[in-house]
Amino acid sequence: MNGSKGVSLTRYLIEEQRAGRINGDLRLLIEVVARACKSIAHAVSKGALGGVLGDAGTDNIQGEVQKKLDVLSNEILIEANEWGGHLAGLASEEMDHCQPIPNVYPKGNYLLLFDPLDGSSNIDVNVSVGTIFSVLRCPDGVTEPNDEHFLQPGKTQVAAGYTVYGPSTMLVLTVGHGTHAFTLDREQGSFVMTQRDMRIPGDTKEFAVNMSNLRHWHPPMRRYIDELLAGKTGPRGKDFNMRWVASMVADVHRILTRGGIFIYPRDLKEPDKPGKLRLMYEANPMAFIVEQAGGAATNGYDRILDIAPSKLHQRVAVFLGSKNEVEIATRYHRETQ
Ligand code: P6P
Repeated sequence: MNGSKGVSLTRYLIEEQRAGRINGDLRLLIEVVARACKSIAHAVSKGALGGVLGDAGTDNIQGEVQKKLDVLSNEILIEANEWGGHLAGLASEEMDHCQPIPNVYPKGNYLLLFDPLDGSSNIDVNVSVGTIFSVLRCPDGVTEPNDEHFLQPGKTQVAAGYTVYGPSTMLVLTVGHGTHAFTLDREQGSFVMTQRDMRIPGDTKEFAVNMSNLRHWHPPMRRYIDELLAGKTGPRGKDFNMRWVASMVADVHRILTRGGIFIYPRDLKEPDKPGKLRLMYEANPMAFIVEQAGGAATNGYDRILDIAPSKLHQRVAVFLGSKNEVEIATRYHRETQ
Protein backbone atom coordinates (compact mmCIF):
# COMPACT_ATOMS: atom_id res chain seq x y z
CA MET A 1 0.00 0.00 0.00
CA ASN A 2 1.36 3.43 -0.91
CA GLY A 3 0.76 5.78 2.01
CA SER A 4 -2.94 5.24 2.18
CA LYS A 5 -3.09 2.60 4.93
CA GLY A 6 -6.45 2.46 6.62
CA VAL A 7 -8.24 5.15 4.63
CA SER A 8 -11.77 3.79 4.28
CA LEU A 9 -13.92 4.46 1.23
CA THR A 10 -16.17 6.57 3.42
CA ARG A 11 -13.26 8.72 4.61
CA TYR A 12 -11.95 9.08 1.03
CA LEU A 13 -15.36 10.25 -0.16
CA ILE A 14 -15.78 12.67 2.75
CA GLU A 15 -12.37 14.14 1.95
CA GLU A 16 -13.32 14.48 -1.73
CA GLN A 17 -16.52 16.24 -0.67
CA ARG A 18 -14.63 18.51 1.75
CA ALA A 19 -12.28 19.41 -1.13
CA GLY A 20 -15.32 20.34 -3.22
CA ARG A 21 -14.69 17.62 -5.82
CA ILE A 22 -17.95 15.77 -5.19
CA ASN A 23 -21.21 16.71 -3.48
CA GLY A 24 -23.16 14.88 -0.80
CA ASP A 25 -25.54 13.18 -3.21
CA LEU A 26 -22.72 11.72 -5.29
CA ARG A 27 -20.96 10.61 -2.11
CA LEU A 28 -24.14 8.84 -0.98
CA LEU A 29 -24.59 7.26 -4.45
CA ILE A 30 -21.09 5.76 -4.43
CA GLU A 31 -21.47 4.53 -0.84
CA VAL A 32 -24.77 2.85 -1.75
CA VAL A 33 -23.30 1.20 -4.85
CA ALA A 34 -20.34 -0.02 -2.78
CA ARG A 35 -22.73 -1.47 -0.20
CA ALA A 36 -24.65 -3.26 -2.96
CA CYS A 37 -21.37 -4.67 -4.28
CA LYS A 38 -20.67 -6.08 -0.82
CA SER A 39 -24.00 -7.92 -1.00
CA ILE A 40 -23.15 -9.20 -4.48
CA ALA A 41 -19.70 -10.29 -3.26
CA HIS A 42 -21.41 -12.25 -0.48
CA ALA A 43 -23.76 -13.99 -2.93
CA VAL A 44 -20.96 -14.74 -5.44
CA SER A 45 -18.66 -16.13 -2.73
CA LYS A 46 -21.26 -18.69 -1.62
CA GLY A 47 -20.92 -20.42 -5.00
CA ALA A 48 -22.76 -23.72 -5.22
CA LEU A 49 -23.69 -23.50 -1.53
CA GLY A 50 -25.84 -20.45 -2.22
CA GLY A 51 -28.05 -22.12 -4.80
CA VAL A 52 -27.36 -19.19 -7.16
CA LEU A 53 -25.23 -20.85 -9.82
CA GLY A 54 -26.49 -21.83 -13.24
CA ASP A 55 -28.91 -20.26 -15.69
CA ALA A 56 -31.95 -18.20 -14.72
CA GLY A 57 -33.94 -19.63 -17.63
CA THR A 58 -34.31 -16.15 -19.22
CA ASP A 59 -32.44 -14.04 -21.83
CA ASN A 60 -31.52 -10.36 -21.63
CA ILE A 61 -31.98 -7.72 -24.34
CA GLN A 62 -28.60 -8.73 -25.73
CA GLY A 63 -30.10 -12.17 -26.41
CA GLU A 64 -27.70 -13.62 -23.86
CA VAL A 65 -28.68 -16.35 -21.42
CA GLN A 66 -29.03 -14.78 -17.97
CA LYS A 67 -27.36 -16.47 -15.04
CA LYS A 68 -29.21 -16.56 -11.73
CA LEU A 69 -26.50 -14.29 -10.32
CA ASP A 70 -27.01 -11.79 -13.19
CA VAL A 71 -30.63 -11.40 -12.14
CA LEU A 72 -29.84 -11.35 -8.40
CA SER A 73 -27.04 -8.77 -8.83
CA ASN A 74 -29.33 -6.58 -10.91
CA GLU A 75 -32.05 -6.75 -8.23
CA ILE A 76 -29.55 -5.94 -5.46
CA LEU A 77 -28.34 -2.81 -7.29
CA ILE A 78 -31.87 -1.61 -8.06
CA GLU A 79 -33.18 -2.19 -4.52
CA ALA A 80 -30.16 -0.47 -2.98
CA ASN A 81 -30.39 2.63 -5.17
CA GLU A 82 -34.07 3.40 -5.69
CA TRP A 83 -34.96 4.82 -2.22
CA GLY A 84 -31.93 6.99 -1.41
CA GLY A 85 -33.06 10.17 -3.15
CA HIS A 86 -29.78 10.55 -5.09
CA LEU A 87 -30.93 9.12 -8.43
CA ALA A 88 -33.36 10.19 -11.14
CA GLY A 89 -33.06 6.89 -12.99
CA LEU A 90 -30.98 3.83 -13.62
CA ALA A 91 -30.11 1.59 -16.56
CA SER A 92 -28.69 -1.90 -16.65
CA GLU A 93 -27.33 -4.39 -19.16
CA GLU A 94 -30.04 -6.72 -17.85
CA MET A 95 -32.99 -4.40 -18.57
CA ASP A 96 -34.34 -3.43 -21.99
CA HIS A 97 -34.97 0.19 -21.02
CA CYS A 98 -33.95 2.58 -18.25
CA GLN A 99 -35.95 2.54 -15.03
CA PRO A 100 -37.09 5.84 -13.48
CA ILE A 101 -37.09 6.10 -9.69
CA PRO A 102 -40.59 5.26 -8.34
CA ASN A 103 -42.61 8.34 -7.37
CA VAL A 104 -42.88 7.08 -3.79
CA TYR A 105 -39.21 7.96 -3.37
CA PRO A 106 -37.45 11.36 -3.65
CA LYS A 107 -35.45 11.88 -6.83
CA GLY A 108 -31.90 13.12 -7.24
CA ASN A 109 -29.78 14.55 -10.02
CA TYR A 110 -27.82 11.49 -11.11
CA LEU A 111 -28.24 8.65 -13.56
CA LEU A 112 -26.65 5.30 -12.72
CA LEU A 113 -25.76 2.73 -15.37
CA PHE A 114 -24.34 -0.68 -14.63
CA ASP A 115 -23.41 -4.12 -15.81
CA PRO A 116 -24.40 -5.91 -12.61
CA LEU A 117 -22.28 -8.99 -13.16
CA ASP A 118 -19.80 -8.77 -16.01
CA GLY A 119 -18.22 -12.01 -17.17
CA SER A 120 -21.05 -14.06 -15.74
CA SER A 121 -20.25 -16.97 -18.07
CA ASN A 122 -17.29 -17.48 -15.71
CA ILE A 123 -19.39 -17.83 -12.57
CA ASP A 124 -20.07 -21.55 -12.90
CA VAL A 125 -16.35 -22.25 -13.33
CA ASN A 126 -15.31 -20.13 -10.32
CA VAL A 127 -13.38 -17.49 -12.26
CA SER A 128 -13.36 -13.80 -11.27
CA VAL A 129 -16.37 -11.70 -12.31
CA GLY A 130 -17.29 -8.10 -11.55
CA THR A 131 -19.75 -5.22 -11.39
CA ILE A 132 -19.16 -2.16 -13.58
CA PHE A 133 -20.92 1.19 -12.97
CA SER A 134 -21.05 4.65 -14.51
CA VAL A 135 -22.60 7.86 -13.14
CA LEU A 136 -23.98 10.69 -15.29
CA ARG A 137 -25.82 13.89 -14.40
CA CYS A 138 -29.53 13.86 -15.15
CA PRO A 139 -30.29 16.75 -17.55
CA ASP A 140 -31.66 19.81 -15.71
CA GLY A 141 -35.42 19.80 -15.24
CA VAL A 142 -35.81 16.10 -16.12
CA THR A 143 -37.58 14.14 -13.36
CA GLU A 144 -38.79 11.20 -15.46
CA PRO A 145 -35.69 10.29 -17.51
CA ASN A 146 -36.06 8.03 -20.53
CA ASP A 147 -33.38 6.20 -22.49
CA GLU A 148 -32.57 9.36 -24.48
CA HIS A 149 -31.48 11.21 -21.33
CA PHE A 150 -28.82 8.55 -20.70
CA LEU A 151 -27.23 9.03 -24.14
CA GLN A 152 -24.36 11.27 -23.04
CA PRO A 153 -20.72 10.85 -24.17
CA GLY A 154 -18.40 9.12 -21.69
CA LYS A 155 -16.47 12.34 -21.06
CA THR A 156 -19.53 13.67 -19.18
CA GLN A 157 -19.32 10.92 -16.53
CA VAL A 158 -18.94 12.25 -12.99
CA ALA A 159 -17.84 8.91 -11.54
CA ALA A 160 -17.10 5.37 -12.69
CA GLY A 161 -15.95 2.20 -11.02
CA TYR A 162 -15.93 -1.55 -10.90
CA THR A 163 -15.83 -4.19 -8.22
CA VAL A 164 -13.89 -7.33 -9.03
CA TYR A 165 -14.96 -10.45 -7.13
CA GLY A 166 -11.67 -12.32 -7.11
CA PRO A 167 -9.39 -13.83 -4.46
CA SER A 168 -10.09 -10.52 -2.74
CA THR A 169 -13.01 -8.20 -3.47
CA MET A 170 -11.72 -4.87 -4.77
CA LEU A 171 -13.54 -1.71 -5.73
CA VAL A 172 -11.72 0.57 -8.18
CA LEU A 173 -13.12 4.08 -8.46
CA THR A 174 -12.60 7.43 -10.12
CA VAL A 175 -14.52 10.66 -9.53
CA GLY A 176 -12.27 12.41 -12.05
CA HIS A 177 -9.30 12.90 -9.72
CA GLY A 178 -7.19 9.81 -10.19
CA THR A 179 -8.08 6.11 -9.99
CA HIS A 180 -7.98 4.46 -6.58
CA ALA A 181 -8.38 0.88 -5.35
CA PHE A 182 -10.17 -0.25 -2.20
CA THR A 183 -10.05 -3.78 -0.81
CA LEU A 184 -13.00 -5.23 1.10
CA ASP A 185 -12.07 -5.93 4.72
CA ARG A 186 -14.56 -8.71 5.34
CA GLU A 187 -14.08 -8.61 9.12
CA GLN A 188 -14.90 -4.88 9.29
CA GLY A 189 -17.31 -5.04 6.35
CA SER A 190 -15.73 -1.93 4.84
CA PHE A 191 -13.72 -1.06 1.73
CA VAL A 192 -10.22 0.17 2.67
CA MET A 193 -7.96 2.08 0.27
CA THR A 194 -5.07 -0.17 -0.75
CA GLN A 195 -3.82 1.78 -3.75
CA ARG A 196 -4.04 5.55 -4.27
CA ASP A 197 -3.45 6.96 -7.77
CA MET A 198 -3.05 3.76 -9.79
CA ARG A 199 -0.81 4.33 -12.85
CA ILE A 200 -0.73 2.20 -15.99
CA PRO A 201 2.81 1.95 -17.50
CA GLY A 202 2.92 3.50 -20.98
CA ASP A 203 4.58 0.39 -22.43
CA THR A 204 3.84 -3.28 -21.90
CA LYS A 205 4.70 -6.81 -22.95
CA GLU A 206 1.24 -8.24 -22.28
CA PHE A 207 -1.88 -8.23 -24.45
CA ALA A 208 -5.41 -9.47 -23.80
CA VAL A 209 -7.52 -10.64 -26.74
CA ASN A 210 -9.67 -13.65 -27.67
CA MET A 211 -7.33 -15.21 -30.26
CA SER A 212 -10.03 -17.63 -31.47
CA ASN A 213 -11.47 -14.72 -33.46
CA LEU A 214 -8.22 -14.18 -35.42
CA ARG A 215 -9.64 -15.31 -38.77
CA HIS A 216 -12.47 -12.75 -38.45
CA TRP A 217 -10.29 -9.70 -37.80
CA HIS A 218 -9.93 -6.74 -40.14
CA PRO A 219 -6.41 -6.16 -41.62
CA PRO A 220 -5.14 -3.49 -39.16
CA MET A 221 -6.04 -5.72 -36.22
CA ARG A 222 -4.31 -8.68 -37.89
CA ARG A 223 -1.23 -6.53 -38.53
CA TYR A 224 -1.06 -5.33 -34.93
CA ILE A 225 -1.43 -8.79 -33.38
CA ASP A 226 0.87 -10.49 -35.93
CA GLU A 227 3.61 -8.02 -34.94
CA LEU A 228 3.14 -8.85 -31.25
CA LEU A 229 3.29 -12.58 -32.04
CA ALA A 230 6.48 -12.08 -34.10
CA GLY A 231 8.17 -11.07 -30.84
CA LYS A 232 11.91 -10.33 -30.68
CA THR A 233 12.47 -11.30 -34.33
CA GLY A 234 9.67 -9.06 -35.57
CA PRO A 235 9.19 -5.28 -35.96
CA ARG A 236 8.44 -4.79 -32.26
CA GLY A 237 11.82 -6.27 -31.22
CA LYS A 238 10.48 -7.82 -28.00
CA ASP A 239 8.49 -10.86 -26.95
CA PHE A 240 4.92 -10.44 -25.70
CA ASN A 241 2.79 -12.53 -23.34
CA MET A 242 -0.97 -13.08 -23.61
CA ARG A 243 -3.72 -13.26 -21.01
CA TRP A 244 -7.50 -13.59 -21.61
CA VAL A 245 -9.81 -14.13 -18.60
CA ALA A 246 -13.01 -13.39 -20.58
CA SER A 247 -14.14 -11.17 -17.73
CA MET A 248 -13.46 -7.59 -18.77
CA VAL A 249 -13.26 -6.52 -15.12
CA ALA A 250 -10.52 -9.07 -14.35
CA ASP A 251 -8.53 -8.25 -17.49
CA VAL A 252 -8.80 -4.49 -16.94
CA HIS A 253 -7.85 -4.86 -13.27
CA ARG A 254 -4.68 -6.71 -14.27
CA ILE A 255 -3.86 -3.95 -16.76
CA LEU A 256 -4.44 -1.23 -14.15
CA THR A 257 -2.17 -3.15 -11.80
CA ARG A 258 0.75 -4.03 -14.12
CA GLY A 259 0.03 -2.63 -17.59
CA GLY A 260 -1.13 -4.29 -20.80
CA ILE A 261 -3.53 -3.75 -23.66
CA PHE A 262 -7.09 -5.13 -23.75
CA ILE A 263 -8.68 -5.50 -27.18
CA TYR A 264 -12.13 -6.54 -28.33
CA PRO A 265 -12.22 -5.30 -31.97
CA ARG A 266 -15.06 -5.24 -34.41
CA ASP A 267 -14.79 -8.32 -36.61
CA LEU A 268 -16.28 -10.08 -39.61
CA LYS A 269 -17.90 -12.75 -37.43
CA GLU A 270 -20.75 -10.31 -36.85
CA PRO A 271 -19.99 -7.56 -39.40
CA ASP A 272 -23.14 -5.58 -38.58
CA LYS A 273 -21.96 -5.11 -34.98
CA PRO A 274 -19.37 -2.37 -34.25
CA GLY A 275 -17.97 -4.60 -31.47
CA LYS A 276 -19.04 -6.94 -28.68
CA LEU A 277 -18.73 -4.75 -25.60
CA ARG A 278 -21.34 -2.17 -24.61
CA LEU A 279 -20.46 1.49 -24.72
CA MET A 280 -22.58 2.95 -21.93
CA TYR A 281 -21.88 0.58 -19.04
CA GLU A 282 -18.70 -1.28 -20.00
CA ALA A 283 -16.45 0.73 -22.34
CA ASN A 284 -17.24 4.24 -21.03
CA PRO A 285 -16.68 3.54 -17.32
CA MET A 286 -13.56 1.48 -18.04
CA ALA A 287 -12.23 4.18 -20.37
CA PHE A 288 -12.74 6.86 -17.68
CA ILE A 289 -10.98 4.68 -15.06
CA VAL A 290 -8.10 3.84 -17.43
CA GLU A 291 -7.55 7.43 -18.61
CA GLN A 292 -7.52 8.65 -15.00
CA ALA A 293 -4.70 6.13 -14.44
CA GLY A 294 -2.64 7.50 -17.36
CA GLY A 295 -3.83 4.95 -19.92
CA ALA A 296 -5.77 5.36 -23.17
CA ALA A 297 -9.00 3.94 -24.63
CA THR A 298 -10.16 4.05 -28.25
CA ASN A 299 -12.46 2.14 -30.56
CA GLY A 300 -9.53 1.74 -32.94
CA TYR A 301 -10.12 5.17 -34.45
CA ASP A 302 -11.54 7.60 -31.88
CA ARG A 303 -11.29 8.19 -28.13
CA ILE A 304 -14.05 6.15 -26.52
CA LEU A 305 -15.02 8.97 -24.13
CA ASP A 306 -15.74 11.26 -27.11
CA ILE A 307 -18.22 8.88 -28.79
CA ALA A 308 -21.74 10.34 -29.00
CA PRO A 309 -24.10 7.47 -28.07
CA SER A 310 -27.20 6.74 -30.15
CA LYS A 311 -28.62 3.71 -28.30
CA LEU A 312 -28.60 2.65 -24.66
CA HIS A 313 -27.20 -0.82 -25.40
CA GLN A 314 -24.99 0.07 -28.35
CA ARG A 315 -21.79 -1.87 -28.78
CA VAL A 316 -18.30 -0.59 -29.47
CA ALA A 317 -14.83 -1.91 -30.30
CA VAL A 318 -12.40 -1.48 -27.40
CA PHE A 319 -8.63 -0.93 -27.34
CA LEU A 320 -7.59 0.14 -23.85
CA GLY A 321 -4.64 0.14 -21.47
CA SER A 322 -0.97 1.12 -21.84
CA LYS A 323 -1.04 4.41 -23.73
CA ASN A 324 1.80 3.71 -26.18
CA GLU A 325 0.35 0.35 -27.25
CA VAL A 326 -3.15 1.75 -27.70
CA GLU A 327 -1.64 4.50 -29.83
CA ILE A 328 0.16 2.00 -32.11
CA ALA A 329 -2.95 -0.14 -32.60
CA THR A 330 -5.10 2.96 -33.20
CA ARG A 331 -2.58 4.36 -35.70
CA TYR A 332 -2.72 1.13 -37.71
CA HIS A 333 -6.51 1.43 -37.89
CA ARG A 334 -6.52 5.13 -38.78
CA GLU A 335 -4.04 4.46 -41.60
CA THR A 336 -6.66 2.26 -43.28
CA GLN A 337 -9.42 4.91 -43.13
P1 P6P B 1 -15.54 -13.77 -25.32
C1 P6P B 1 -18.13 -11.12 -20.83
O1 P6P B 1 -19.21 -11.80 -21.45
C2 P6P B 1 -17.71 -9.99 -21.75
O2 P6P B 1 -18.77 -9.11 -21.94
C3 P6P B 1 -16.49 -9.28 -21.18
O3 P6P B 1 -16.48 -9.26 -19.80
C4 P6P B 1 -15.33 -10.11 -21.72
O4 P6P B 1 -14.14 -9.35 -21.89
C5 P6P B 1 -15.86 -10.58 -23.08
O5 P6P B 1 -17.29 -10.53 -23.00
C6 P6P B 1 -15.44 -12.00 -23.37
O6 P6P B 1 -15.88 -12.30 -24.68
O7 P6P B 1 -15.98 -13.62 -26.76
O8 P6P B 1 -14.07 -13.98 -25.16
O9 P6P B 1 -16.36 -14.75 -24.52
